[in-house]
Amino acid sequence: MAIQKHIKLLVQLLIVALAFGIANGQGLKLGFYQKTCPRAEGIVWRTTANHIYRAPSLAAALLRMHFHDCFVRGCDGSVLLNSTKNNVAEKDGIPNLSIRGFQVIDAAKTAVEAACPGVVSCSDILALVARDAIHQIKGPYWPVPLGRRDGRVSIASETLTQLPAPFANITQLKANFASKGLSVKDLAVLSGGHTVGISHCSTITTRIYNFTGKGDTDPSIDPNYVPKLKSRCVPNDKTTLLSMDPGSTKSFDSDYYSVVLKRRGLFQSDAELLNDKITRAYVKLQAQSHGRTFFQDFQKSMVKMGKIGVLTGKAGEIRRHCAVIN
Ligand code: HEM
Ligand SMILES: *[C@@H]1O[C@H](CO)[C@@H](O)[C@H](O)[C@H]1NC(C)=O
Ligand SMILES: *[C@@H]1O[C@H](CO)[C@@H](O)[C@H](O)[C@H]1NC(C)=O
Ligand SMILES: *[C@@H]1O[C@H](CO)[C@@H](O)[C@H](O)[C@H]1NC(C)=O
Ligand SMILES: CC(=O)N[C@H]1CO[C@H](CO)[C@@H](O)[C@@H]1O
Repeated sequence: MAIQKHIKLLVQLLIVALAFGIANGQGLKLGFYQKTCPRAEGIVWRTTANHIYRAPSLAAALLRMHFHDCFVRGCDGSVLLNSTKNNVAEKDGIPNLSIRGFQVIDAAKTAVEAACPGVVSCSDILALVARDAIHQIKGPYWPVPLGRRDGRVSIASETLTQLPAPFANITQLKANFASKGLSVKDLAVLSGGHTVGISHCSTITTRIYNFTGKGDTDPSIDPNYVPKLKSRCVPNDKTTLLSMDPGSTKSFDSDYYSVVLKRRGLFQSDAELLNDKITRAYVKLQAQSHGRTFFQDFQKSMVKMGKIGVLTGKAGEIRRHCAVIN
């Protein structure tokens, strides 16, 4: 009797879990193009490799592009659309500053279209390129379920409301991630993306020169580190670039967490990870264990991120050119 009850409960739980998966719009699957474009994933891998071989720093930019795509209107390729006469697109929103690497997406799309026209979406190509590029610089490799379709809307102002700001506090960061279905752990894990890449000085000049409008510096930065930051970035510096993870900016490792723990994270959003029990514990664990579980965790969180608000089935379209709607 007790066992039957247990089985009944289990079956009910299973049905709920399945229904949730479908209701959540996650009609993505591995090998989605196996029948319709079997070479697609290989073509994307090789096109990405050609670019990353010549310019490894693009891997960071492509990872960030995928993140920006997913956080604004879901992973629907909206970040790839150009502005038009009547519309200012996400690309031209303020947080786009250092988004680069569109040429890699365009090259992959052109190559895939030559093999199977009108079949593979730009949003899927972006998800694959981001994964391939990170793996090609010896970062983790995660499965990318496919079947995303492309959106037809891209609005610059939404980048400001949907993407977390570099000056966000931990409460705002947690709320932003929660609104995308991501957990506090996902926040700690995905922030580790800042182990690669660059930032503009302009993103941190207020933090180091005029934090509260009184010519002060954010007290949460290691005071011994402030002179170094100031020597790199003069006030109102708009052009100089900074490494996000000095010393190993091109390698995808867990150093980011040691940097944050030493109170040398570049943005307030990095530093704020020390102000929550769960994120702080995660930072400490990765810093002290040399990132024992970081790759594994990153793989899981990236799969989750890649499912945010996707269009599947008959929704959206398969764009012919990634920068314009059909
Ligand atoms: C948690 C909230 C986050 C904030 C506030 C944030 C903010 C930023 C900012 C302001 C920049 C530099 C822009 C510039 O000055 O040029 C940046 C760069 C970058 N971000 Fe984030 N980010 C966040 C999360 C993420 C996530 C989840 C990922 C990916 C998993 C990511 C990956 C990157 C990468 C790779 C770069 C370097 C880009 C390049 O080299 O071109 N970030 N981020
Ligand atoms: C975070 O920022 C928001 C908005 O500026 C503010 O209302 C809130 O008090 C801040 N929370 C913490 C914990 O600093
Ligand atoms: C610092 O911020 C205050 C308040 O926003 C502003 O009035 C002042 O001009 C700023 N100082 C500098 C050096 O930018
Ligand atoms: C999109 O805009 C970029 C930069 O302005 C331009 O080089 C490119 O040709 C445009 N793409 C299309 C398909 O119009
Ligand atoms: C890469 C890119 O599209 N950059 C644009 C960001 O937005 C500014 C205007 O806000 C444009 O001038 C850039 O071309």
